[in-house]
Amino acid sequence: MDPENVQILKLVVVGDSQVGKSSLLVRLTNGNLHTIQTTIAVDFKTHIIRKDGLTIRLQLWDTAGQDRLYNLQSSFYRGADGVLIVFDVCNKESFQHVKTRWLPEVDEFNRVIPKFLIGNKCDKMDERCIDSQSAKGLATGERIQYFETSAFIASTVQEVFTTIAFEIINSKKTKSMSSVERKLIMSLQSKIKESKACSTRLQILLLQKENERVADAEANENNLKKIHALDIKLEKTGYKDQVHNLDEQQLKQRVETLDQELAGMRSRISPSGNANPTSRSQNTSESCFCNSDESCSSCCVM
Ligand SMILES: Nc1nc2c(ncn2[C@@H]2O[C@H](COP(=O)(O)OP(=O)(O)O)[C@@H](O)[C@H]2O)c(=O)[nH]1
Ligand SMILES: [Mg+2]
Repeated sequence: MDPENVQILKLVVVGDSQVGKSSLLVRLTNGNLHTIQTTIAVDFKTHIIRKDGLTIRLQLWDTAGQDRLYNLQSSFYRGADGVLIVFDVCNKESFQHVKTRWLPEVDEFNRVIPKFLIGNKCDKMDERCIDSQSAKGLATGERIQYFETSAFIASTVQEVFTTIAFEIINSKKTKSMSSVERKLIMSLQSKIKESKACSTRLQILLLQKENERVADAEANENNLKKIHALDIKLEKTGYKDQVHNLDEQQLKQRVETLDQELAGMRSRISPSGNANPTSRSQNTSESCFCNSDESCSSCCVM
């Protein structure tokens, strides 16, 4: 493993005792769930994720949830890249404590740290008392993301930790940009959306035209299905209203103008995601500017 290409993330896992914190980490690191003992103070594990050409080494700090360890636990927030607050979906109190104890504690020690809410023990459907909606409601109110896991189902655990690791890395990337770079990326995002809206609307117009021209029931039906699918895509761009009244010619012109503007903006952004005002080389690649995967949240908006 080339140490130059390894990103290290320290993740702290907190939550009431018995919600399954240790079980999640043991499951993630492929350990034996039967060997778990009550966590005293702090336990430490590492886990490597390899995805999209990135190697991420997770340093996982498993803290005990007992009150008496409050002071000791708090020191572990320092230097953390993310905090996972775990509750048990079958234990109302552990959910209430997210708001009354864990979120205030995390904020007290590190206000800017990315937080993630995890509802664990989702396999226990009959005993469940906190539904997804309530948990999502809390997470949305706190502007954090919510995930559900079962330490007994390995795939859920792997998936959630991988998603969280990439979320943290992408948010670090965005934060490390200057305000000029951020504005450039935001402007780029909206132009990409508008351009997609124009070309989607154009496709709809062309299909409608074809339907007017060709009197074939089956072909017409197929086109209507395509139009419906395209309309959903158009809605998602957020630019449906703006492009709705443009005719074929206007749409073509708008796409052309936007493409030129985008090419200019792309040439100002280096592959690492940094704005590069001195470079004027043409970068017409359709790949992500911030060098992330295709669906990154920084600049690949659709
Ligand atoms: N059914 C079920 N039980 C779980 C799950 N995760 C943990 N447990 C059980 O919950 C208990 C407490 O787990 P532990 O990992 O020690 O919790 P911690 O105190 O938060 O570290 C143990 O008996 C685990 O077997 C889960 O996802 N589903
Ligand atoms: Mg434990």
